[in-house]
Amino acid sequence: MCGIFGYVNYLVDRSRGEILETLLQGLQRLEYRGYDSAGVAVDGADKNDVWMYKSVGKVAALRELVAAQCGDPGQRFDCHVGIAHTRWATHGQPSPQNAHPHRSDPGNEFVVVHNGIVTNYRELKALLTSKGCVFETETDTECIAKLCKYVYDTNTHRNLDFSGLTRLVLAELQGAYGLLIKSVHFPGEVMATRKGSPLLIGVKTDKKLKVDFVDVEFPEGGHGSLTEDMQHLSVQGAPVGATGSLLAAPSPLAAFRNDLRNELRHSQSRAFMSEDGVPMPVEFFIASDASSVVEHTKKVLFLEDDDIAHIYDGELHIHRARREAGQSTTRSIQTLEMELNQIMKGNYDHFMQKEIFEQPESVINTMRGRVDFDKKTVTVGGLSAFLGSIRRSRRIIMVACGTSYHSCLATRAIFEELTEIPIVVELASDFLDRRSPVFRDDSCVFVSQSGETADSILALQYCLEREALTVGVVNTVGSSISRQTHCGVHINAGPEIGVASTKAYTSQYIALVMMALALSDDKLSKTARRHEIIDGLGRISAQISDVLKLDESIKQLITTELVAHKSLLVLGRGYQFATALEGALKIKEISYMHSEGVLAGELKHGVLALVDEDLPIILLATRDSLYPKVVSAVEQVIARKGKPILICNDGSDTFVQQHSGIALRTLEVPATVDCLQGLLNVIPLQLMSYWLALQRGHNVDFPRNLAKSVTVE
Ligand code: G6Q
Ligand code: GLU
Repeated sequence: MCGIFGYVNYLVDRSRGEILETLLQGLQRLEYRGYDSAGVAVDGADKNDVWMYKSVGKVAALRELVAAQCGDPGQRFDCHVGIAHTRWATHGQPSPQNAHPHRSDPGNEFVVVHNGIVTNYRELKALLTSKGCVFETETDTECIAKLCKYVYDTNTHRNLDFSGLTRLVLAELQGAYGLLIKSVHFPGEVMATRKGSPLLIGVKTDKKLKVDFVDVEFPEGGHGSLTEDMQHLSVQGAPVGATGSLLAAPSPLAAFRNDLRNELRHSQSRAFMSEDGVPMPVEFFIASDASSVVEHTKKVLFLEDDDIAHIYDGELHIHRARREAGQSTTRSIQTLEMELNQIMKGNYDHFMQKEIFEQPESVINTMRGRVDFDKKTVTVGGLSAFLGSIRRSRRIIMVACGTSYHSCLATRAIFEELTEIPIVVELASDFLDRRSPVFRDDSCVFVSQSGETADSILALQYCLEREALTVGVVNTVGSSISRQTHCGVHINAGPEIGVASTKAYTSQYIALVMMALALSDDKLSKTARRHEIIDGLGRISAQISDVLKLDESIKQLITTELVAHKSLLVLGRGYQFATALEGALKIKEISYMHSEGVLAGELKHGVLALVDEDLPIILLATRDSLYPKVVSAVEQVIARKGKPILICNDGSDTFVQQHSGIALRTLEVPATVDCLQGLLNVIPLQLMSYWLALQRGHNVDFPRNLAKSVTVE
């Protein structure tokens, strides 16, 4: 998911060209994370000037831009801070303007690069605009840069140092961030902080560090604010100058404490204290992950959420807003053992495996800032203005391909139940072949991970020509479907590299459930059901983590039961029919084993002829209103000597016990709300497809004949 890279050289002589090359190479090492644009910021002709270079597309395009426009590459610096970014857009299309770094003002007083989402950016933007700030981009990130300058300008009497200013800024941000801040007011210094998005700092120095850790520094008294009298800038707009706001006159105590802090600032960092008191040459590499650091140094320090790292004068300081019981008061400087290619996939062997295991985190990112689990409300900003129109639709037509189509099938029933609007689910190519009738009182929902699938785009244009309302449910911001639909939801799953879609499926599924919840929040009769689903969504991340613990047993099951077979069936009904289709697609597309998803109720209409003691059958048998009918399907299979593998709920052993004579294999998953159960049941099928492909010797991430985005009909 996008990337951050910062480079600080202190008493190490480097030319601007060398610095830019280090920054660009750092971004290139992060390319595998997926992105749509990139940018860098370095010192200009002097310390009071910052030069920024930003472009859409690959780092190679940025490199060309820098080569063409960079001022004097030969100018030398013995102390310099450069910051760089690859963007995966969440707010504002990919464009040079929206690419990072973002600036506070035309003078580039503060420039920032940011990974993540500022969920209260609208409120901050409104407040800062009311204070005279002029915004230049569509992004949420820009409000961070503007806020830095606002805090700086309204606190000049406080003599804030960079970390003090940063803490005041962070107190106003909500959401997730990995963040670097550079400022002409603090030349040679950089702030690095994180909340929910990774950041690490590599240290390179010829001399041995005094100690292999950095002390964490807390404000005096250990409380949250810099001083007692300073409170958060209220985004509801505390009256300017009100006592307690950022604009209030400081108490003498506050001013004294800040002066003391500045004196202390050179004494805490034991790690970088040189023997003879003479500062030592050092380079720092700040990055989203170690892939861009390991070629420079293996000495790295991993920041923790809410750490505020301040690098200046060859020292690394780590601050926290408050001391909390049980929290470590040091951050160790570790030695990386991993090599580059390992790091890009984390601890995983393939991107698909990494993306399967990212799902506890990606489902949270999909719901972040949209589901309020306490108030039990769902607010999907990109749909708000159109909810009324969609509610008045004669029908809702969902159009998609492949896995995205399955996410539509998985949520059709809950859409119908909550909205009481007829729902039609279409495969884009067939929908177009039939030239299916579409009318202006239809709402058409286009679900697509890439947002560039040709069949879906053509179907979208077909619906636009017939003046239907169109909605996009897309992972890639700025993609064709994202731009051409009237409104929509970005699923915020982060880039999906593996061709076989996994985390995008579960995020699409959740995004569609959120859409159904938002559409039905005007129906009192649905309140209890909505609350049940919202509570279920609140538990889903932890439950997915539980299901992922089946990985090892599934790996064994594949070896002993499935890998040698030529074909298998996946049976499910109701909410689980979509799961059966999705599981079968995963298996066929990466293991090349024929697999078929079958509606369990269809068994006796022909499929049963295939059943014998040799045909592997996976049966989705989790408890819901249709469980008795699913049990009947299991009985039909067993009666023909079939030996189904059941994906069932914890404690479903009553059924197994009734058939203790049969070698039934079970994969037990937690129970959740019926319309969400498919989010858990699909995980074992994803893992099965992964291990089947691996054990059959195929390329898991890039299966034959397939592309990640099918941009041709
Ligand atoms: C599934 C594949 C493929 C994909 C479709 C639709 O694992 O990735 O079936 O889902 O090609 O792609 P989009 O979601 O990008 O439209
Ligand atoms: N939300 C920011 C943007 O859309 C940062 C996205 C990212 O993580 O790259 O620009």
